[in-house]
This record gives sequence, C-alpha cells and structure tokens, in this order.
Amino acid sequence: MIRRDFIAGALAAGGIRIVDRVDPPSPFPPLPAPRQLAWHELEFYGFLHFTVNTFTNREWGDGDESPAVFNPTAFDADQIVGAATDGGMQGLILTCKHHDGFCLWPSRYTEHSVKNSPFHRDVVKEISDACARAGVKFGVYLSPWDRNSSVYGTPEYLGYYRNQLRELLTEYGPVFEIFFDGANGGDGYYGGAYERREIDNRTYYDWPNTWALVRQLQPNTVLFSDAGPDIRWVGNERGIAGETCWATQNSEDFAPGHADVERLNRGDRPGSHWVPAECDVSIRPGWFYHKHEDDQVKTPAQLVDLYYSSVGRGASFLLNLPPDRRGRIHENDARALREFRRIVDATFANNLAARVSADNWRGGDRRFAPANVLDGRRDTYWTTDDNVKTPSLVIDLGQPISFNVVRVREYLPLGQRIEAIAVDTWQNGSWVELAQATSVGNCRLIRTQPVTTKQVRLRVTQAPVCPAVSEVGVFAEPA
Ligand code: FUL
Ligand code: CA
Repeated sequence: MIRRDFIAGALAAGGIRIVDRVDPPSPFPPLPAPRQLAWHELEFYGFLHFTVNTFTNREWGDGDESPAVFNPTAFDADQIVGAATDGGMQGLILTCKHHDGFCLWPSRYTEHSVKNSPFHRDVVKEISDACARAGVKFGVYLSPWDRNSSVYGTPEYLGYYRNQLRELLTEYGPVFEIFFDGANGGDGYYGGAYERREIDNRTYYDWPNTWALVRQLQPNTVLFSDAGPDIRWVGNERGIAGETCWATQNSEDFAPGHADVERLNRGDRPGSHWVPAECDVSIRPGWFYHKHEDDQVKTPAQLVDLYYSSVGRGASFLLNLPPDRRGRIHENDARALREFRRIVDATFANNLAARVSADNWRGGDRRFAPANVLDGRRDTYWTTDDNVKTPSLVIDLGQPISFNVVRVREYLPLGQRIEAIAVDTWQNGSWVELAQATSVGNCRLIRTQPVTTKQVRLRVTQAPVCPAVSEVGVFAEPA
C-alpha cells in the first residue's frame, strides 16, 4: 500500500524529495460513468408535460387529435423555465412527443406537429433556448409508443423513431437525458386504422441500436428506462425511492417496459451495473394540465417530503410542472415550488458541523483526512486503511445545537461501498443512538425529530471494503 513517489512541488522548491504516499483504496465495482457522475450532481430537475392533451383535457391522446387544437394563448418559454429555476431545478425534460404522436417541433418526418397548428412555433427550440439562457440542462421525452403513426407496430416505425431522435439530438444543443417511457397501451388511431396494435416490447424496439445512435450523437446524454442503461425508473410515479435504494442493478434481468417494480425501487446488491434510480412524480394529480386540478397542487411540505424520499435516498427527484393552456406554469404551481425551495435552501445553507475527527484515516495521508468531509467538495473524501471497514467519525458542533437532518455522501468514483450507517448523539456523558440507515451512495438524508447535542457520531456499521465519504453535514430545518 505504501508507495514511493516524486512530488512535483518539491521539484519546484529546488530539490528532489521522496515521500511516502498511500494509494487510494481500490475501486469497488460497478462504477459510474462520467455522464452518470455529472447527472448525480443535478439531483432535482423538472418534467414538462405539454401537448394536445393540454387542450383536450386528457392524459393520453388517441393520436387522432387535430393539430388545430394546439394553440397556447400566451406561451412564454422564459416564464416556464423561470418557474423551474426559481424552484431550484437544474434541468427540464420536455415531452417533445407523447403517446398521441403530436410533435412539439416541426419534424421533417410527419405532418402531425406544431407546423400544422395555428401556433406554428417550435416549442422544443423555444424551451431548449430558454434553458440555455437560464443555465439549466435540457432533456427529451420521445414516446416510443405512437398512436398517430400509420407504421407503428411495423419495422418501418423504428426508422421513423430514430429519425426523430436524430433531429432532437442534432438541432437543439446538448441533451442531458432522454426519458424512454415504458407505456404501450395497444389501441389508437394509427393513420386512420383505429385498431389495437400489440408489440413485444422486449424485442420490437431494438433498444441497443437506438442507444448506440444516441451514444454516437451525444455521448454525455444519460438514458432512462425501466432497464437503464444509465438510470432506471424507481418503480412508482409517487416520487418514493426504497428506504434501501442501491445505485446498482443486475441489468440483464430487465427489459424496458417489463418492470419488476419492487426491484426497481430498491436496486440490486450486489449489482452488475451502475444504474441509479430517478423518481418521477407530478406536482398535480395528472401529468398534463387540467383546470380542475388547480387546487390540487402539492403543498410545499409535501414537496419537501418528496425531496427526502428521492434525493435523500440516493435517487434523483424529477418533478413534473405542466404548462397550462396559456403556455405558462400556473401561479399555484410556481408558488408551491418557490416555497419548497425556500425551505430546502434554508435547511441546507448552514452546515452546523464545526470540526470532525475519526478513529482511522488512511495512512495518515492528508488526501484522505476526515476534514475532507467538511470542505463542500465532492471530489475530496475521507477514507480508512483497507482493513478498517466500520470506522466512525465524530462531528463537533462547537456548542449544544438543535438539528434534525444528517446528510452523508459517498465518493462515487470508488463505487457504492457503504451498506449501513448509524448516527449517535452525545447525551449526558454517553453516546445514544439516534438513527440507522442503509445504502448511502450519492446522498443519504437522515431526518429525525429535532435533537440538541454538542457532538454527533457517524458510524459505518456495514461495508465490504473501507468506506470513502466525500461529505457529511448536520442541518436544522426551519421551524
Ligand atoms: C407514463 C406515461 O404514460 C404518462 O403519461 C407520463 O408521461 C409518465 C411520465 O410516464 O408512463
Ligand atoms: Ca469533500
């Protein structure tokens, strides 16, 4: 483990010096790809469900809607994106084409699009440009099931679908995620056939070749489906990851559209691939805007709970904000989201931890020191000697302080190493256990009743290898 190394700084100082250095721990595979690491940092981003359904008051269109119905009266992409960024979202995924087949951009491959609507404008362009102006990422939902297309169900459809994907990936700037939906309902318009078309979604879509096309056009795009390959569905549309939620999955067992919702919800350990979960949920009961749901917008407190049950379990939080018939985010939704963000910001703005110490740190090397968990950087971490798999870290708050949230992040480039942790507080001369948790990964939030103490102890209680922890924080939610 000890290695002799030259330090460049010593050369600059005028001489060659040889110092002992300790190697970092061996990675514990499977490991995240760079595109997945970048995605992990987003944590919270939005969905925009917008199409003919907004105007027909439906959730799933049949595919025979006239493009004439798509006519927002006051469309404003900056207002939509502004509502999202005011809520703290780091990206937005637009339903460029939902199951009804209507395209929000003037695709060359169909007449069923905005180009034949009274609105005429390119919604994909306006939203992606507004995202770029606001500095947030843009993502694409392109429904595989297309109830308008006459060729849906035949091999020809794959060419159509890939042509559309190519348009979206080459004409609208960087795309951070593509959401491949698993829904395949059967009947539809299909160019006037009005019939039921069943496909075998394990084989029909030939996903590996579509994924390869995306890799070729935009290698940094993460691909979502029930089966990954980059991120997986969490198994429900309620925004709730499993209390135990691994970032890994045995991908060979899964096919898009064939969901084992229990396994998707918690992941697999051991798992063959890095495929973390994404929690998609709407701010309203439906995915599309319906006026009758204006007073059923989730409250700020409900949204905060969802943050803890998604981001707080190592997954991401994909919250849908449906534009209304004006082509704006309704005031009620924008207000709830702003208040949600105020609470989250007020909680995490101030890390109450003043100092840390640990019962072991790797080779005594500063690169692996406990203080690395308090520097606000994910690329520095505390780790231990190889044989020390269940170390503990004492967090000094400086004085008795009341808190109710502990946040722990693993250093993901070395894999998901921690299986279980416990948190103690110092009460009247001894440690008292406050909480336990499993599967840490990108972020584990432990939320408890408020407790007052001067010191908090984090114990790693189960890990197959020495842990690598990049950040630890102690926080208090605003009253
Ligand atoms: C589902 C779709 O059927 C819904 O309409 C919505 O788009 C949701 C995100 O995915 O499978
Ligand atoms: Ca750090």
